[in-house]
Amino acid sequence: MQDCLFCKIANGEIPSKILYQDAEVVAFADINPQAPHHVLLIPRRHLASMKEVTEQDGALLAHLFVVANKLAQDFGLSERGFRFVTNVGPDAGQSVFHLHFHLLGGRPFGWPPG
Ligand code: IU
Repeated sequence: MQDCLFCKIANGEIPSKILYQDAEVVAFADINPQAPHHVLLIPRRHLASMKEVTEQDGALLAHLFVVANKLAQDFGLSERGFRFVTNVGPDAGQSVFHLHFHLLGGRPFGWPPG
C-alpha cells in the first residue's frame, strides 16, 4: 500500500534492521525498543490491523506465529518467557496502521498492561 511505513520497510524502501524475512512475513527491530529484545512481525500483505483479519488469513498468521516462536528461541527467551501482542485502535495505542505483532523479551513485564 502506498504511503504505508511498514509496507515500505517490508519492500526495502525504508531501511530497518531485518531479522527475518520470507515471501509472507518480515520481522525487524523496533526503532524504539521497550525491552532488550523488541521485534515487530508483519505480514507483507497490507492489513491495517487485526480488525481486517479473516478466516482466509489462518495459514499466514500461523506461519507468523511460528516465525515469532523461532525468533524467541533464537534470542534465548523460551525458558523465561516473552510477550507477543498486537495493538488495535486508539485505546490500545496503535500508531502504525499495518498489522504488526510486538515480540518483547529479556525482562519481566507487568500485568495488567498500563
Ligand atoms: P503500535 O502498536 O502501533 O503502537 O506500534 C508501532 C511500533 O512501531 C512502535 O513500537 C514504534 O517504535 C515502531 N516503529 C518502528 O519500529 N519504526 C518506525 O519507523 C516507526 C515506528 I514511525
